[in-house]
Amino acid sequence: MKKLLTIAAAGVAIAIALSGCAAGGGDSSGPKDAKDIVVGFAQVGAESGWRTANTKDIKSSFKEAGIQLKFSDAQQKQENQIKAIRSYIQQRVDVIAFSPVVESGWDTVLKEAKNAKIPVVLTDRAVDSKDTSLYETFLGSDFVKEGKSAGEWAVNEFKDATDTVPIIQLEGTTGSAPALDRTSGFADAIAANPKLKIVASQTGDFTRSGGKQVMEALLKSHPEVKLVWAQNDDMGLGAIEAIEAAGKVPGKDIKIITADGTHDGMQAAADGKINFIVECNPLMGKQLIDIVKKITAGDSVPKRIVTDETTFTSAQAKEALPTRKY
Ligand code: GYE
Repeated sequence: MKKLLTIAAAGVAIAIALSGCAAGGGDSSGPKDAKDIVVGFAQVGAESGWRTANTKDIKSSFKEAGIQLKFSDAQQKQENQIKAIRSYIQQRVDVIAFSPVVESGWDTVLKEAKNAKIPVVLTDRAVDSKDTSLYETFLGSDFVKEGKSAGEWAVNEFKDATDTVPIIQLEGTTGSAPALDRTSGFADAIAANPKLKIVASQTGDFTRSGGKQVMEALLKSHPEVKLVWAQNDDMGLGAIEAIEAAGKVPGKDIKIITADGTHDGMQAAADGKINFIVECNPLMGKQLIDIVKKITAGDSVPKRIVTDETTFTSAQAKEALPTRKY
């Protein structure tokens, strides 16, 4: 009898130890209820239609899941994001999630989070830290692939060109993962045809006003341009305004490729002003909730989670527009 009791007691002890382990953060009362989980999210800003859709989706997904969300907008400034992350560390949130405005310069603050035992999730944009133990996972698109798809469309569109095809590239935020990767993917793809030549490449900071201003100036120095590769819809929409103001027809005199596939971009594509869109999906709220639940339950998550994406010609954009979710 005594022996049986000892075995039973040992069993209980193991069960308690196991549940304590599964709770994460040293809590021994089992996995936390959703309502007790607190996540700090440091957003890039509100620079584009994509970003607005991303923020809206994250906020509504947390509301639906009943998980507490502390949200901050860094207005495209790394120092503001670092401040927000430090304040989440101080508040001892359960998970920190953020979309790094640029790739480099995160090691110090990520080490602070690690020392405080607060797991970090990267959403949308990557960091270039060598030490990948500084974050749990990176959830987001394959930006190199997006740049490649854009370049492959250009190669095919101008396959019969006998003269040089001058291209203007409107880059996203300098030093950001999507700007760096979309630039390199596009360059790789257009190398297939030496007739395709980038004659100017400048940042428009992923904003409509940035795209417009840069395009106005570049149209003066490169009036011969045949193709614009705008690394997001907003800059493409700004470029359209500049092209029309210069008396040219966007989509015809000057072909346009963009990335994202937001409602306004898809509308411009359906209207024939944008010729090709490489989709980039901002709706990552549900996947982020899944990741947060797993991490706080002590489960592991894959180091990289790539979002599903497609591309749209004008005709495909027209067809997809009525059911577009962002
Ligand atoms: O393409 C752009 C936004 O990081 C993927 O940021 C995101 C990019 C998106 O401002 O519109």
